[in-house]
Amino acid sequence: MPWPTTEDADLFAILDDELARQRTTLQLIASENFASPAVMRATGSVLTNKYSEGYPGKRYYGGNEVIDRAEELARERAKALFGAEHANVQPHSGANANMAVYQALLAPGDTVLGLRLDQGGHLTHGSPVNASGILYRFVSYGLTASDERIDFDHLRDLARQHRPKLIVAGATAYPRIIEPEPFRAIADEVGALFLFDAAHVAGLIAGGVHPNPVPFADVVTFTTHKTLRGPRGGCIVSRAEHAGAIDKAVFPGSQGGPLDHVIAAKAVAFHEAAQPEFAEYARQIVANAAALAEALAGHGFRLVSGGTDNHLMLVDLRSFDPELSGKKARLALDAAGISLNENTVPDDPRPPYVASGLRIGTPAVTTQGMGPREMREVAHLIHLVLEDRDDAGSLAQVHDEVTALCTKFAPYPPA
Ligand code: DSN
Repeated sequence: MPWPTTEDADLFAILDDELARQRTTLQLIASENFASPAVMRATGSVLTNKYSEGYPGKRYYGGNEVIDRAEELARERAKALFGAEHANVQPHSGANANMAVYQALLAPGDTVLGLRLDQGGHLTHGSPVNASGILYRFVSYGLTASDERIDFDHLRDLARQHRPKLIVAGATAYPRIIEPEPFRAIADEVGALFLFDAAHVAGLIAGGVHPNPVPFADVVTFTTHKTLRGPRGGCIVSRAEHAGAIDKAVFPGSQGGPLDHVIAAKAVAFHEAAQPEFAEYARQIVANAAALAEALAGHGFRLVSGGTDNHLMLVDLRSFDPELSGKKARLALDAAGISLNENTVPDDPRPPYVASGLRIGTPAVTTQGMGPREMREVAHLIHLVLEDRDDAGSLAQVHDEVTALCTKFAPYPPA
């Protein structure tokens, strides 16, 4: 029975529109990137047709001799990239990866330490509305009031008091390097396991501009689509002693059939991230973030922790204009073709949906080839939008400037 020959014009028109949006507007969401044509080719491949529950050499379906090679390649490349003893490349997302690790290492009700959501942590680090916070007893650590960095003294006190089974490091909105050693030392002192959630910084680790937590952590989870620039998905690397429990927790514990096309694309991304050019890319992400942060500070914006040493920064809008919420700012920037997200700042008086800050990241614009000069232009445009946010004419003018800038650095050719 042949496939329909009429093209799905409605849907493919939407894809063309999204390509046009990505080519003509600024992508400053810290967790986004532009995957390579090779990554997208693997994602759109015939591997989407296959069922392969289980693991290479141990499947519940026939016909997996080719799929096994793709998953094995992905596993070996993940291990080599991060220097890990074991890799599970099947998690559909970072959230799935984290939940599988909890399932592997904990029993419901066990105590876990994680970073406060409103100070940079992730939903799966114990939010009460997330399964992590419903199934496990999370206790949150936070940042120091003085320099807005992880408060290791408080973390140690909490660990001594609560004797957690697991300590989770990692963040979605923390502009500084997260050193793994102090977490390991505290975990060892109280007999806890240590999970490092490297979702945001996996590409920086692969590129050598963020410490690798693998030698220190029992388990490291990460996503493959943020700084790592691969397909949308998750991954777990761990010490060999946790391999069996983690594999069981992913399948059959929490997922069914793996997304083999995405696993193949993860293999492509791991290969790309192992190339010398990727280290240069990672260095440039950080240099661009530093340039953007410095330029924004020059325009009078307060940066949480005073700046950045990774791929993102958090702008606290309250000193710029106490009436301007993160939400309002994001909507004005969206209207001018600048895409980013509102974010809480430490001790934010506003709820997360409104927030008092903006999170800004440089992975995508760096892929496009922009450098510090363009970052200064971007800071200028952000400032202009937030000053003139009620002036539709000014926003339209900025939008034109954004389009001109992005067209010069288009990541993909026109549709
Ligand atoms: N959505 C991711 C981020 O933007 O950081 C977290 O899951």
